[in-house]
Amino acid sequence: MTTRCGFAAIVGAPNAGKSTLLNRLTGAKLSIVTPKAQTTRFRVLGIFMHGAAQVLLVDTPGIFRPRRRLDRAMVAAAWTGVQDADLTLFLVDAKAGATDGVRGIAEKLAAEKRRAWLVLNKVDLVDKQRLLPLIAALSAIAAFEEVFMVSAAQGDGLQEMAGKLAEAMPAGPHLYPDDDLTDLPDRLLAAEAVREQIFLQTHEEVPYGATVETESWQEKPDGSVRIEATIYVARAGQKAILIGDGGSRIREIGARARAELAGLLERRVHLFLNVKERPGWDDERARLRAIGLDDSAS
Ligand SMILES: Nc1nc2c(ncn2[C@@H]2O[C@H](COP(=O)(O)OP(=O)(O)OP(=O)(O)O)[C@@H](O)[C@H]2O)c(=O)[nH]1
Ligand SMILES: [Mg+2]
Repeated sequence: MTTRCGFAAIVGAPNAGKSTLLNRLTGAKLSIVTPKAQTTRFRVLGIFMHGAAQVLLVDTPGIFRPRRRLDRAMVAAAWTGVQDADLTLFLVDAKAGATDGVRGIAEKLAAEKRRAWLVLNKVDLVDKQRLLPLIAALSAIAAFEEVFMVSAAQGDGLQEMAGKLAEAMPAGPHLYPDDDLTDLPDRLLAAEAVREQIFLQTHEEVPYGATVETESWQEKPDGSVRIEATIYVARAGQKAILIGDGGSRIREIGARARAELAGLLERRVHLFLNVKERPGWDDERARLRAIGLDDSAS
């Protein structure tokens, strides 16, 4: 049997369900998911095997109108994901429909003449009758080789899409060992688990004002791991909210992130969190590089 291997980039507006799709197809919680927009900040590779094909899925930050250096670097990372891929999966939240943002992404895909598939997600939330006009509106902007209607959260339509993806990958050797799930370093996975809890447990500007870096990682003789992470926030008020009354919020963030990480790393985890005020971190190259965002495009 011919082996196949290729990259498929998942792009779309913030909150379309891109990370949910990557996690579902790989069967692992590789990319953090929250109900808030702009959760994903950098490209996340997820590897899945289908027969003799190795599909390298690339989750990307949602595409929106960027303001801060951080935002510009996020959107640039998304488009780089598209340029590096053999195929683009344009994921659209069927409930939100053809918003201006979604149309803008379709226009750019058309202008770049990328091989693209249209994937309408969250079909569990909408009337089937609304899907055909949505497909027509987007197909009038860009040519899509295939169209799928799926629910990344519930799994509907994903088996068929996974099979088609495998067939669409170019013939060639596998680039990663077949049992690898991602190329993300454990230190970054740990920082992301903390950031996910910040997104889930705080509101308004607080999650957007925070970044997380793993400072130290110590393997213990008993098989557990001791992780220290720093949360940088833009303002003193955000630090106070993150810490909470008597430290209650930061304890809860730590407890949930630790449980999540223990599952992911399959061992006991001791997690220590520090919160530091650092105004302007989102404009600091070193902070962006720490989360793997190349700053050349910003
Ligand atoms: N009902 C429903 N909800 C979904 C589906 N897919 C994703 N969601 C929800 O949509 C929200 C956003 O999902 P994410 O996977 O974080 O979206 P994203 O496109 O990665 O978002 P950004 O990283 O911010 O660009 C979460 O609350 C998901 O649980 C779906 O098929 N059906
Ligand atoms: Mg995401």
